[in-house]
Amino acid sequence: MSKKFYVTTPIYYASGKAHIGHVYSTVAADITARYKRMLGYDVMFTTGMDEHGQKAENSAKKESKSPQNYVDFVSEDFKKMWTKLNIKYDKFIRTTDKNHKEIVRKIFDKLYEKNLIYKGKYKGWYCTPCEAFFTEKQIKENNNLCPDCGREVKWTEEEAYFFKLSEFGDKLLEYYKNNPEFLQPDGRLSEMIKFVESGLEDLCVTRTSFNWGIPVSFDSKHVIYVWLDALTNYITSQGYLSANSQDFEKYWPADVHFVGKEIVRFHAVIWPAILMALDLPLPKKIFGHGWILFGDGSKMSKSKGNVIDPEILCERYGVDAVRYFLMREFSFGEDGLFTNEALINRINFDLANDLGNLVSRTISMIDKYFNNTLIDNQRFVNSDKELLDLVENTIKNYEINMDNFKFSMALSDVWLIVSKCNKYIDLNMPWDLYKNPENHDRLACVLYNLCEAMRIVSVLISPFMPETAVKIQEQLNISSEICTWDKIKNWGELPKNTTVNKSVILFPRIDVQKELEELENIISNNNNGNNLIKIDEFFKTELIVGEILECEKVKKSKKLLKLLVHDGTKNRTVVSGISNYYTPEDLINKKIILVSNLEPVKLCGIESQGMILASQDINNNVKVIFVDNSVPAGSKIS
Ligand code: ME8
Repeated sequence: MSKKFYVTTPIYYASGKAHIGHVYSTVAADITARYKRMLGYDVMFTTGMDEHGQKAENSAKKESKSPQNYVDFVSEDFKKMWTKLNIKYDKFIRTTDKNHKEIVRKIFDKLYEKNLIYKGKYKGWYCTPCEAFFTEKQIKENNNLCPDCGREVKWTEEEAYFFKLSEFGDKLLEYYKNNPEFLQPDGRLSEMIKFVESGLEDLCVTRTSFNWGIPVSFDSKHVIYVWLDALTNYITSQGYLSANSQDFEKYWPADVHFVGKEIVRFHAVIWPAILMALDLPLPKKIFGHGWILFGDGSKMSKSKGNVIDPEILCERYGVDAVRYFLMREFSFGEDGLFTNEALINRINFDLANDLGNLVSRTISMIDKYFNNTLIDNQRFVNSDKELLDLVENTIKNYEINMDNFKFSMALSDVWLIVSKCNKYIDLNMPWDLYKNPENHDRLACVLYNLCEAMRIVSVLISPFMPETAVKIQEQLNISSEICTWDKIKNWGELPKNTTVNKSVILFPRIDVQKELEELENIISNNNNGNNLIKIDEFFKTELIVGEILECEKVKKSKKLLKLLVHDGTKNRTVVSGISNYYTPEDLINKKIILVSNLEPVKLCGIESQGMILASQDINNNVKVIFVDNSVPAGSKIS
């Protein structure tokens, strides 16, 4: 039976688009999953969306969508991004999944029955516009005002349920002591020990101030607060407490949870305590990775407008280049600075010059000197042994680094092979060997060794750059059977008679200056005009002049007027929210601008067949845009 490996990413808040920070965790998890699959493990890799809570509710409001509609939309967007980035997850969990909601309620009930959840009072400084609680310390640091919006806050007490986190301090400390590898990278565990030693407070696990969440089964005015809902995804996705629990039995405990450093505390303190409370084994490892920072040293954020959409990066340079850059440039446990220049330089130096060049020159030489087909005689000389030893050692180090999530080191080791091969070419000078037919056997041997090294490199890079690995194997024209983890341990698996395919450019070189300027333009266009539309999008809207024939107030509404508008060919009913600004008499016989191809909607039971245009100033005064009476109804506006 094969060994199992369960790896997770955090589940991402459903508010906004996936950015490069989200891509970072997910690519790392995908690479780990692919690596473990390559080693023969039965892998479970999960990712997903954290869809409840105030953040999602507020974002939905801003876009005039229902929370469910909104999170459906955001989740689809994330999924598209993962497809684009070649992320091969096994399960995509959403906290609005029926199954997840049911199990979270069961978990809540179970903890309540065990007396580990109790009803109490949540106290704090509340900001009404932000709908958020703040601690005494947070308020004090901000002149007794809301730290988010700067407005006044009120002392508020709210009934809430609490999880008895305070009871788990000693058990957690004991666990950390016996499992020093539990939290990685080194250093994070000592922070956590300090935090737990300073004393744990019980954790508020419900709210009544918003509705978008899972209601407590026996007290439905409370919704379960985000962390209990979110953390449990790692077991609900596997069918814990459900009829279908085979995956849970097979894969739990998780082998590693990848999380950003700011949520380590939730994963290394609260999550183990919840699992202890449920009498479940703890995950084997939590890995807290660093942040990708932007130029000014801030955590990358969409709102700062400093982020190039990862999708655009993939379109410009290819998915593999982006995956490679993220894993090679930054040391996974530490923060790293993202710059467009660093990205382009990595592509130019590591991918176009070193790897791409090695592949294309080797294949071209086989084409030129042997008409595409190698017949090898295997006469090794010293420089070959050096190459072989390096390859052997690199495979060993690669495994150690990958098992410890030292992705950047694993890649830099693989690149030792790549640069050794490039030097090997310079040292052996195939062009000189070719001049003398007596050296043709040696020439074939040199080229064979290069192909062998590339076969091995292609396998080692395959978790990081799956498409590039296949492209190299296609150029070498080798079967996938010899491109496996076991087969790279044997030098010489490549058949002695090898016919290669035509060489193709793996990574085109980028003109740094020109590209940097283009990226800057993209960023400033994004900042200045996130809402820009193309001219053909504008032309989809049909605007015509209409004449208001009749107008009356809608009885059930304070805001709405019902208009009968002549559009040049027929009369149509339009409902408009301008009753606070106009009486029916102000409007009758006036000419207005009508959006004539709007899908009809029902407002207060009346079908509105279009919309009239009005302006709104900063004080919210509304003015209908009237058109000169001489313009006939039905005239097009363009
Ligand atoms: O925290 N660099 O969701 P989230 C690196 N829903 N990683 C970054 C980053 C950056 N610039 N920006 C964000 C949540 N991340 C919760 C998790 S898990 C049970 C619940 C990482 O969408 C961040 O560190 O705010 C975190 O690990 C992940 O993106 C999700 O962040």
